[in-house]
Amino acid sequence: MMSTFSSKENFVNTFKVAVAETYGRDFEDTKSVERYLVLGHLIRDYAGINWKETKNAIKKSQTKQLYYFSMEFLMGRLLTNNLMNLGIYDVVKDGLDELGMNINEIEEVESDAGLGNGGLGRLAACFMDSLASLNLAGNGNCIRYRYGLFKQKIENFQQVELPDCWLKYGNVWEVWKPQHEVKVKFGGKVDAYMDYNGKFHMKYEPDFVVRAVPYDEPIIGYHTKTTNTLRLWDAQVDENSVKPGQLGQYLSDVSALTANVYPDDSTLDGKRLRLKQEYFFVCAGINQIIESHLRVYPSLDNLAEKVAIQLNDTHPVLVIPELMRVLMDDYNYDWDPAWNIVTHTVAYTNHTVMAEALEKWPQDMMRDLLPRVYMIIEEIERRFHYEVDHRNMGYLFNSVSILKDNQVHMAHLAIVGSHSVNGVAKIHSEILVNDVMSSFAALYPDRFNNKTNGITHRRWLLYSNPQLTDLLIDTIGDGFIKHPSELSKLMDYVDDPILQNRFMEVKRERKAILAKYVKDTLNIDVDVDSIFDCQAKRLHAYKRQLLNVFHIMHLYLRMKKDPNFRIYPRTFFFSAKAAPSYALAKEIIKLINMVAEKVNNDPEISRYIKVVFIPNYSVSVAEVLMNAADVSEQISTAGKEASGTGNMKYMMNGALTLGTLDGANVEIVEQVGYENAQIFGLHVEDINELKKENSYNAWNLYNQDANIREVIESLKNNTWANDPNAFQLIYNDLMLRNDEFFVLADFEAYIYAQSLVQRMYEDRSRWARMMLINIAKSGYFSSDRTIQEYADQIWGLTPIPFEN
Ligand code: GPQ
Repeated sequence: MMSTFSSKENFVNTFKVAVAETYGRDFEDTKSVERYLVLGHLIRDYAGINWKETKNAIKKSQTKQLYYFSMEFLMGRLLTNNLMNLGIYDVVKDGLDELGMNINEIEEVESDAGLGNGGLGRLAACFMDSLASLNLAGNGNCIRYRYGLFKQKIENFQQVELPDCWLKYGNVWEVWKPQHEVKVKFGGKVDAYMDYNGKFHMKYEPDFVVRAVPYDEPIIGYHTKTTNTLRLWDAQVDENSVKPGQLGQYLSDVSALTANVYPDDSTLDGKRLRLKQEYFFVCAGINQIIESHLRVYPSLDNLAEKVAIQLNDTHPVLVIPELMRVLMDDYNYDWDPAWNIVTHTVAYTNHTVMAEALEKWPQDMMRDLLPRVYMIIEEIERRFHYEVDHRNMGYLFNSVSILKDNQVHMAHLAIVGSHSVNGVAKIHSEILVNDVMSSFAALYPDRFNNKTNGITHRRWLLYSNPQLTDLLIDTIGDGFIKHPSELSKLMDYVDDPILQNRFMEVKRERKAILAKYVKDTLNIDVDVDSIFDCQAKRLHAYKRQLLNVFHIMHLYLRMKKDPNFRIYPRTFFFSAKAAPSYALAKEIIKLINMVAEKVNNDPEISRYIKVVFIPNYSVSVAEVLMNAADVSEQISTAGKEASGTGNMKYMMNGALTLGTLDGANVEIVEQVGYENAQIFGLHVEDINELKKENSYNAWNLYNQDANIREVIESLKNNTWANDPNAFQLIYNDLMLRNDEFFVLADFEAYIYAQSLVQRMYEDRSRWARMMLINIAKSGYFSSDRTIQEYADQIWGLTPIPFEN
């Protein structure tokens, strides 16, 4: 087919003309931004051909489709990803070269689509890439937030939040679809009345109505026709729904609905707006599913055969009562058949065991905001209790009720209304079954399963680390690109000294790229030959960035005291955003930055230790950070990190996992063996034991262990700040609130593990071998494997059959 991208010449000509036509100016007189925008549109339009074919093929073959409901999609930049998946990267790169432009300069124009908080949102993005690349019909459903999470700046050592204006230049990938708008209704009251035949009907008079208008983005699979859709809903004014005299209020309510990603994945604040957001995209998404189903099939009876809905954590759980509402109120289904459809369609993924992150809504708030939905939840609860009672398991009521203590327990609603409940790593799924959700597991043992997370090796290896990719292709061929499990072929070469050396060179190149980024953005010099030790993830007490920085403080204090104690040079990288209202997390950021200031400016010490806090952690930062790491810090309190996915990205790029037996770390060690990772610290069982016996006492450790005492004292004696209260929250959390996350309990084990890491690093050949083994065993963590498991075991999806 002749197209814009069929040859370099074609591309150059079409591109120049398109730029000139769009801006009414000679190509030479246009700016990078303008060229980026035109290029983006050309690519999107080109993808439109396959997009159309995908939709047609699905319709024609009546292939089952997945809808992934997620409040978050952390897509990052898409230009390189799309060019590479379409197989036209080289044409465009060479064409731009000919026009005297570097493709990198154009790539830099794109903002990260940061529509999420952290791992959960990035997982959704990886899943979209794998679905399309495996030719599975998978749609994403989310909100078109006008602002991403927030842009983080460090001022005076502390986090400052600025708006993340990711739409500054618009969004070249999206297509506005005003014809698919949906009205979403809130508040007001519901009346039930009986018709002549004795059937109940609902009359609903809402007091707030908005129009949900979709923007669709093509999700382009790797070297395949399949082009799926990520649908982002925008909220717009409904002209006929303004009450007299309330225009101003109405406009600002509509605007608030899609203004911002909820910047908190750990606690529940500012609840009402968040609940509105949840219902908004659920209601819009469900409506769209129903409409497109009825365009192909005569009724909704076969919905569960043709549609699977996955709930990404509890945020979209209102799908369950909303789908019930539509089936009953709009399509006249009775309860039982409607319930049958819903429960066979919907499946739920749990992403945390942290009690404060398990969503609960005040019943009043829910009843007020969503009166009809709330009625349905009450009925779900009533029938659920009846069932439990009937099975003589009423003793479980207290732990399984959806409505209790004046709250709606969303995880409980999710489990009751789904046919599948999964955790995201083996150990996490076990904790759900044996502990957090054990009563439900007793009721519905077959409902629970595990789907260990994964990451797309396309973005996290092929595109962000072309140097390593080339080396791998050179060594084992390119089969691993389509079949990541073939990375294991590398095992045949891990002892080859030539490969080891070449690999170490590649790693050094990536370290130099990160070092340059740090120099350019922060003006810090780092030694490329030092050990690059990285911890990048949301800042949360359970993730224990504190343990990491305590180790650095300890090294510093010890080196100052003892001139004979010196370490192998190491650069500690941190990158992390804290929820704006999470004071302890923000204080930990301050501590890291103040320790960095002290250490980096001490001429005696800075030859051995550098500390770098990279601001504004994002997908784009991760793309330069992860593949430059020697050591991957995965040091959460055992039992708390559901999976982690950063751990997989580091591993795939060769880093050694320094971690606790938590989340997917457990499976990483299972793959590489204990000798090719550095595991330390308390196990889940140890921690449960300490809790059960109430025997943990931070003061005992403080009194017994001089290293711990010194570090804790340094928080208050002006070693790092000229203010004894600067780190009061940290001090109080550890010493007055007894160190909830066992930082001090794991301190000595961590220090020792770090010394072992250094010893391993000093043996260059052993280190290279270890890194190669990590890469070789990382194929399991491709999200292609994860998605195939979901498709086979939960969704029942088969590939889209294209006719040619
Ligand atoms: N996770 Cl519940 C989030 O990023 N946000 C959330 O709101 C919840 C979980 C993470 C979780 O902490 C990680 O351990 C997982 O790897 C990740 O979800 C994806 O499953």
